[in-house]
Amino acid sequence: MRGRKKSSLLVIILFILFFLSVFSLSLSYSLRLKIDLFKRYLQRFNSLYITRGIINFVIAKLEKISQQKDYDFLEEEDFLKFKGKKILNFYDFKKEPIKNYQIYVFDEEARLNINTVSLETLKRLLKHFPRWSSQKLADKILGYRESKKNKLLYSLKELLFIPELKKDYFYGEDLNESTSLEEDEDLNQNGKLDLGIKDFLTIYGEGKVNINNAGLEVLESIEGLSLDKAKEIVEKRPFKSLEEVKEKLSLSDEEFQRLNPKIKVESNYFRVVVIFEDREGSFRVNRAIVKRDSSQVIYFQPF
Ligand SMILES: [Ca+2]
Ligand SMILES: [Ca+2]
Repeated sequence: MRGRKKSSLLVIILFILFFLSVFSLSLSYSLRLKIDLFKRYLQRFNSLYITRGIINFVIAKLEKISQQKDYDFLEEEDFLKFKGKKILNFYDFKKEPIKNYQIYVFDEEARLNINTVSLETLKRLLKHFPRWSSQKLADKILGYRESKKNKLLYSLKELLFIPELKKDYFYGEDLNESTSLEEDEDLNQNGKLDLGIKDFLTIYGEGKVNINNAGLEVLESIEGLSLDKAKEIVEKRPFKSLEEVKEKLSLSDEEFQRLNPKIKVESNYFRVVVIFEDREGSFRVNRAIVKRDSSQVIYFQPF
């Protein structure tokens, strides 16, 4: 009897020990998980502050440019020199230098405004994306805009509500919206980032295109500009004023009057993209839209 009691006591003790060890293991596991989460949270927090600092830096730079000249022509020496370089020494919470911050600044008004764009212009732009009929898709997009109460889109991503407008058509190869080519993004293996329609459209600004910064696709979509004239713009820019556009392109009064309401040479909205590599080696992208005349960040999307 006593022997059986002893052995059952032993079983109970063993069971308690087993239970305790499982408990402590799971406790340490969950603790590790929490520390990991905390580290990630800190890293995220850190990068947000760095990004905000960078955005303020860009705003100051933009203000300085507008004091110096009346037109905007984004040049490499203005912004892109920061590409791939650290402009400040960033350290993470473990005092390890943060790798490779890349800063890009784009002119948001070098794009076509989806809220004001005409059917003809949109059709001309969509010809560059020949996977679907540009006429049909332009009709669908403007139909969607028309169906909205105040006929304004608040986000370009609303276009994804249109069933015919597929994700790859919208984003192109740039699914992480970094506007640069990362590993695994070059789906057609042509060595460059193939853009989607998101890269040619905007919801910001009053609908005039800054021809100093616009790409050829946007320029030749503008009614009143032929492909030859669009190419001439790219060759002869920057233009310091609209009068200079008329002069340099040898436009007649009539041609100029037609073009005048659609173009400009300075901008007020800029896109700032901050890309960095996190501790796990994946790319993180923070995006912001800044409005220069009020020194405001009007849109901010952290990764
Ligand atoms: Ca990308
Ligand atoms: Ca490609």
